[in-house]
Amino acid sequence: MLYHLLYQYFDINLFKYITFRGFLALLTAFFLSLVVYPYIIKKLKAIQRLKGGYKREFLDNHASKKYTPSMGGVLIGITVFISSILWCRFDNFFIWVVLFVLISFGLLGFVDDWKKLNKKTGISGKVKFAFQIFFASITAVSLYLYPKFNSILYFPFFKNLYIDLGILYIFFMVFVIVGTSNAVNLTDGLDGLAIGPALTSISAFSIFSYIAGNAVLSNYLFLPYIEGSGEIAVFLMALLGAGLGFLWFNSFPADIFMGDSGSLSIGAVLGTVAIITKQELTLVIVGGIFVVETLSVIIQVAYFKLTGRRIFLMAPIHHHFERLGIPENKIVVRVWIISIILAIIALSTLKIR
Ligand code: 57M
Repeated sequence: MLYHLLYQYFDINLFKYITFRGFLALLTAFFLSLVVYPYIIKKLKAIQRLKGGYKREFLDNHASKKYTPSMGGVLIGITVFISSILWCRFDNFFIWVVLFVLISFGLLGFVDDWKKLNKKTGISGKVKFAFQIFFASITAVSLYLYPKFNSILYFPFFKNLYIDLGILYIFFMVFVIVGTSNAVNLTDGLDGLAIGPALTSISAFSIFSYIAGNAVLSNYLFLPYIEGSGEIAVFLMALLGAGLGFLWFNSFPADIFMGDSGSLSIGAVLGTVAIITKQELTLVIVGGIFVVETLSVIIQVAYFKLTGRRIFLMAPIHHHFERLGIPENKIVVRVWIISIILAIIALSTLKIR
């Protein structure tokens, strides 16, 4: 909104720049979070005490979390939305796409969180999955039909390796969005565990989207040029600010969890920006933590079905480490370290082509 007012109407040049608006988007979302979370946490804690807390604590060291409120993701969604409305350009198609993903997956998660709080069980897995597919399909078809977007899948590390998936690209996009949404959700089981790698991924994709949207830079780095994708960097900076604000309160010992309203939407947004920037395969590296967490569940379930025994003490893998006696915050900080290294490796693919 302010781009149109301050740059287009009042001609203040500074507001033309993605970097400047991105910086303001980050600060807006971050400070808004710092101000509003204490109030929200107090309110949610009061509601939870009335309802008797969550029926969910399964590990001894999680017993103290019975009354930790969830649904922190609702505020992530609201602060990102406000900050994006203030600092992003409205005439950019991709901004509407990511806002749709943020809101639709956020609402789905919110309904699930709300049901868990009131009825102790959330939406059934099948219904949740059906809605994820539905929202992801709307996103995928819109992108597929957008004239300035193509159905090519590019491979990292190789400058001339790509495949045009044609109509199959729609299915691929749905898979990426739903898969990432669920992967972040599975990871969200320790204080700061999901938001840390999410923040490093968001940072990496801010850089990718900035480069992909710049004809000179993308040409120099052999990255596909996606007209208009640079604006996504402003949105991602808002998400970075909101995520940092959330981490302020979700850091160990957490005052609030993000809930499905946060994990489903952040995951889906990550999948979508990977698609928009044509970095779907790089997402496997950037979001390596989410991949490993998901694989640990798949392996655990498959192995159990085949042999009746378990590979991990408990899946997802963070529970395995907890059961080994490693303190929660040590596991989390180590995961952050790995995710920072993964983001650096992914960014290095820019040069190694
Ligand atoms: C979400 N949710 C946390 C919080 C958070 C197929 C199976 C692997 C599914 C998986 C599952 O249900 N995953 C989805 C996991 C829960 O956190 C809430 O959920 C939101 C995210 N959706 O925002 O609102 C608990 O996690 C802890 N937590 C923190 N700090 C945070 O910042 O400490 C969360 C955020 C919270 C809190 O304790 O209550 C969760 O784990 O429930 N299921 C599992 O993960 C289960 N694993 C399992 O059954 N493994 C089996 C098989 C099926 C693979 C095995 O290994 O044999 C574990 N979770 C539960 N019970 N509830 C273990 C058993």
